[in-house]
Amino acid sequence: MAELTALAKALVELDEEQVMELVKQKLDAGEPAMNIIKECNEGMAGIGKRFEDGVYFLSELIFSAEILQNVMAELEPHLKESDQKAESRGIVVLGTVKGDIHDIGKNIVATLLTGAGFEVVDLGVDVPTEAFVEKVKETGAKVLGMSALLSFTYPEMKTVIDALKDAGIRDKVTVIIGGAPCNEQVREFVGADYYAIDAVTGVNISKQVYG
Ligand code: B1M
Repeated sequence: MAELTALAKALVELDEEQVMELVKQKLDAGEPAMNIIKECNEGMAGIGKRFEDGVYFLSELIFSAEILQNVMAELEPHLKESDQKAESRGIVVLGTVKGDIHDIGKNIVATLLTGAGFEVVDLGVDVPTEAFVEKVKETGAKVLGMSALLSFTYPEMKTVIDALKDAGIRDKVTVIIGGAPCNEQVREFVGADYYAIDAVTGVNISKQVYG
């Protein structure tokens, strides 16, 4: 694994002051906000590893989320600016699946989609199957994005996709899944159309769907 950048390292160490200072320095130096997010993702993965190893506990996870939310507040205006010219492209229904309350990644996806001109219907976290299906039906959205960060919530995504089939609308909507531990195998298991490794990929797939 490549060595962590100073920013990712500061995040792993939960050094909030240093994280915010580095983020400001990078923005001042003209670094694109998405690059900063990438570095932060590496830091969050490092925090996850420490949690798995029993070095960090839930309190550290919570604190890391708070730091990242502060970083996002700093980055958000820059993310929106980057694609302001885009006109309205279509509707994307988005949410974190039932049983899962992780929302930092989903919120980044929502910000980028909005910045790219999509109308985002964000259902929030812990979203029940019926809510996804109803919203897709009601809005006629051609894209549904589901976020899942816990392995035990993968079957929830499959349940939603089966429910779309039962409602007769599976072929009308492109389903994208995302969230740190997801991958192509998970996509295949749940029957989604795409796995988006990051928010930019999610936006690009949505652009592709809407032409
Ligand atoms: Co949680 N947690 N957590 N946690 N947490 C993980 C996910 C974990 C991998 C840590 C670990 O052990 N290594 C692990 C899951 C293991 C597994 O199942 N494989 C874990 C666990 C176990 C838990 C709890 C069960 C802990 C406990 O209670 N014992 C608990 C579960 C709560 C629940 O949901 N029911 C829990 C709780 C929490 C907090 C609440 C403390 C907090 C979340 C706060 C919040 O979101 N508001 C938290 C955090 C912060 C993490 C880690 C450290 C960081 C997650 C994060 O925000 N990443 C995480 C470790 C890790 O990620 N490796 C971990 C940054 C974010 C920008 O990335 O969400 O992947 P991500 O989003 C990316 C892409 O994936 C993609 O774009 C985003 C931007 O590029 N993407 C999409 C995401 N969704 C998309 C949708 C799309 C397209 C792209 O649709 C179009």
